[in-house]
This record gives sequence, structure tokens and C-alpha cells, in this order.
Amino acid sequence: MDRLKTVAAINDLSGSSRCSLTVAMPVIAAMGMQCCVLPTAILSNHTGYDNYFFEDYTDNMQKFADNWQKQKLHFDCIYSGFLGSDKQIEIVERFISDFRSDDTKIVIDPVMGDNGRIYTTYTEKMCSKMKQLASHADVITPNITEACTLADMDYPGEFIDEVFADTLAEKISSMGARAVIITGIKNGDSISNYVYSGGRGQMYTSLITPKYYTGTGDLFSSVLCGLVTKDRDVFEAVEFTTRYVHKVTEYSLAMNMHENEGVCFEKFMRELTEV
Ligand code: PXL
Repeated sequence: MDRLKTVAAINDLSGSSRCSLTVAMPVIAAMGMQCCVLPTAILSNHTGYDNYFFEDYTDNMQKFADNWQKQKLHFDCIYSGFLGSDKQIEIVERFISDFRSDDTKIVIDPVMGDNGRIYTTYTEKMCSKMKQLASHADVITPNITEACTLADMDYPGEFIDEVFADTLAEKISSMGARAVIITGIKNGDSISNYVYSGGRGQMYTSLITPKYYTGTGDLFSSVLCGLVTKDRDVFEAVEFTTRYVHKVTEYSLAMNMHENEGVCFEKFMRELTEV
């Protein structure tokens, strides 16, 4: 019988309001893998709400890693998401060098900004450290804002054509990332993800859901992370994930969910168990 695969998910834990680890954990479990979690911060709920409790977890992260080394844990995938300081990015880089083996996939969601703006908490030093972290990625999933920052290119807006997407992805790939997926390319009533891998590029498109749910990006990167860890071809993985996320956002809209509640993926777990 095949050994059960294990993913190390490094991200924040927001107790309510589906995002980051509360999306990654059930998604990866549904796909038949163990999800070990290394929290970067603990929050009562995500920061899109007016009020939230927040505790930074930087000082404990290396202690998690040290204990996992003593247990000799083996990870088939290391998956990082929101990182709150340059120190956290350094810890993740060290984690990769300590735990990466020949068969470990590195999936990096470089959460840095959106809509042409880098988050105010994201310093120049963090941007340059993220470029370094990105160089280790087997798969990286920047949106247009993040891709332009990683590639040192001007942000052109939320629509880019295939030629621009290819230039951006090629540049990030030349820095070391193997497969680059530029997410959330908006064009009228459609939204696309551009995959670049092995010198080839392909756009995958779905209809846009006219409401933006927090954590949609986390659902996208978690499903993709699961498929990549299962050794699925990255083009097929993005095609599946694009369709899956669209189905879940449309359902969330039909259920009249509030944007802050995140995407209601619970009813769609069965599809993940079958991939
Ligand atoms: O990816 C969404 C997300 C994750 N984690 C935290 C957030 C948000 C979005 O606001 O605040 C803490």
C-alpha cells in the first residue's frame, strides 16, 4: 500500500472565517494526505473584520521545526502562505533547507499584496527576502501585484494579456521557480490563471463570481498544493483548480454568504476526495 503523504503548511491560523490554515487543513486532509501545521500567527478571525485578536507566533516557529526534526518528520510538500515579517521568511527558508528531500515539493503562495498595492506591513526587506524564497519554489502562485513585485515590473492593472503574463512568469521562473501560476487575471466577466512551466504557457479561464470572498486565494493554492503533492501535471492541476474554485464561489454567492465568511467549500469536499 502507498505511504500516506504529508504536507507541512506554514500559514496563519484564523479561528473563524475560512482562510489560510482553516482552508489548507481540511482541503489537504480531504485529498488523502496528512496536513502538519506550523502557524505564523494566531488570530480569532481574519483582519478583514473591524475587530480581531492577533498573536504573532514568530518566536515559536523554530521550536516547532526543531521538534519536528527530532521526530524526523518527512514532508512530501512544504507549503507556505502568509508570512508577517522578514524573520518569518528566514525561518521558512531554513525550514526548506532542513526538511527538503529529493521528493519534497515546495509550494509558495507569496502573499504580499493585491490590486496594485503591496500590504503596508510588507517592507522592502520582506520583498527582497520573498524573492529569495521564491527561488526555491516548485510552484509559486502570485497574483498580478505580487508577480510584478517579484519580477520588478510596473503593475499594469488587473488585466494582462498572454504576452505580458508570459514575460512576467518567465522572469520569475528565471529567478529559480519551476512553475509559475499568475492568478486572478480579470477581463470583463472572466477570470484567468496563467500557468508557465517548462518554457510553455497556458491560460485557464472561468466566469468571474461578482463578489470577492476572503480566502479564495487560499482555497486555490491549497487545492493546487494537494494536486501537485499527488504528482499531478501542473497544467491539469490548474485547470481542475480553476473550475473547482469557480464552482465554490458560485455556491457561496447562491448561499448569500458575506465576503468575510470566506468560501463555503464544505459541500464540495467529495470532489477533492476523488482526485
Ligand atoms: O488570505 C486571506 C487572509 C489570511 N489570513 C489573514 C487575513 C486574510 C485576509 O484578510 O487577514 C490573517
